Amino acid sequence: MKLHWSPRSPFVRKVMVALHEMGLVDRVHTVRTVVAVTQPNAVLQRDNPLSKIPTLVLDDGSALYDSRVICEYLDGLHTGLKLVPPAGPERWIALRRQALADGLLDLLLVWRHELSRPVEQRSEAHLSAYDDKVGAALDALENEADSLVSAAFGLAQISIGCTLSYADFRFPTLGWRSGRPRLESWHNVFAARASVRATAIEDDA
Ligand SMILES: N[C@@H](CCC(=O)N[C@@H](CS)C(=O)NCC(=O)O)C(=O)O
Repeated sequence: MKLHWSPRSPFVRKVMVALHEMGLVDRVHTVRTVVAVTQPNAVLQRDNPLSKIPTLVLDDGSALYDSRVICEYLDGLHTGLKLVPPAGPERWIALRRQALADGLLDLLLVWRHELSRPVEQRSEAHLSAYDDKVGAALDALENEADSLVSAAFGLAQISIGCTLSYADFRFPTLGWRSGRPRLESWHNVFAARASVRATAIEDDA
């Protein structure tokens, strides 16, 4: 299988961490794919019209996206512990947590885009809303931190951990740890996992 990949993309990292956790990393070859919100990548669009990564191309040439769909597909390819609970309340809790983490990551990405605009073109209304929603999402994660430890490790934790690590990478002054000691301590344990250490995000630009 071929994965449209970048060492800078936190959503790609989510898939890479999942591949390591599932022992499937050798089943995928990565292809460096450059994306930008303002510059659709015509080659990538043959596989994903949205021009987003991660996009996984299967051996029959068909493509899967986005990271959620790819991770669930990969979870069906191995016989070990599943990263997404197959049924029951724990499945919906895990999928909601993934949605919270991915939504927070989406916010960080659009926040960064807004901040990359010339100062006079930035929208204060957008910046202030992003600040508010990011803080609220981080507070929600702090409230869930204890149950992240007690629940089986899986896609929810991978999504949350990759999002927090991206906040460290692109928003070092955000100070997400401040007032969130349980989330900080959970993230310290997450960051020490072999799968996470093997997939460090890098700025290769
Ligand atoms: N919901 C998607 C989000 C993927 C995403 O936003 N990827 C970014 C890179 S981290 C991207 O491809 N951006 C290019 C664009 O938005 O045009 C997922 O879970 O895979």
